[in-house]
Amino acid sequence: MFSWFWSVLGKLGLLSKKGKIVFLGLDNAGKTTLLNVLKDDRLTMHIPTLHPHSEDLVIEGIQFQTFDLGGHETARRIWKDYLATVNGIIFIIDAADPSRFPEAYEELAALLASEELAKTPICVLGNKIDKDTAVSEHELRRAIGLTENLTYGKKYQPSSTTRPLELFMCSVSKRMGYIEGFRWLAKFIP
Ligand SMILES: Nc1nc2c(ncn2[C@@H]2O[C@H](COP(=O)(O)OP(=O)(O)OP(=O)(O)O)[C@@H](O)[C@H]2O)c(=O)[nH]1
Ligand SMILES: [Mg+2]
Repeated sequence: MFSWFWSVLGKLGLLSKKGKIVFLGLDNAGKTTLLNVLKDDRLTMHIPTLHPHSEDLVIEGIQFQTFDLGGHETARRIWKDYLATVNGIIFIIDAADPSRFPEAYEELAALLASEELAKTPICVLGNKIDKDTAVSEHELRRAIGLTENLTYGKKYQPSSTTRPLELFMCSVSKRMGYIEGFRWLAKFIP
């Protein structure tokens, strides 16, 4: 109902903000699950994403063109083709699989080091907090090098000159936490 409402507003040109965002993260992190939940509130079976998939969604009153890219190693090679023109990145990490934190850290560090993305807001989602093996926000921050002092702050600080970067813990399956991340990201979409 609400997305219909917003999409009508959007078609009438009453939504001022439009953004292009990409969903990145290792395979199995939950990117496609998130896209499907946002799109039609549906949890779907896990089929690894082989080809980039795009959806136009209205989230928090902003028209987003989203791109769900595969996270397995070969799929990661095309991430860079999408980065030049994006307004924001959602980087998803499986917070319940510490064995893969080093690999996630490496991929995130490569994005953070990319000059192209020096000003691009990055919202990191620590997903699957519903699982027993999920670590705390503090532990995840330490594992991926995003200690509190290095991120932007969950409250909007327009005067800050640093790149918008923040971590939000969430559970896509339980529909918890990610909206706060989108709300935060939306503030940086011009
Ligand atoms: N328990 C739990 N499982 C989740 C959650 N989010 C996603 N999953 C599961 O994690 C698995 C992988 O999810 P996908 O969305 O396919 O992962 P992906 O990031 O798109 O993976 P690739 O397409 O291979 O890059 C699926 O079995 C999902 O059901 C969550 O919040 N909690
Ligand atoms: Mg996928």
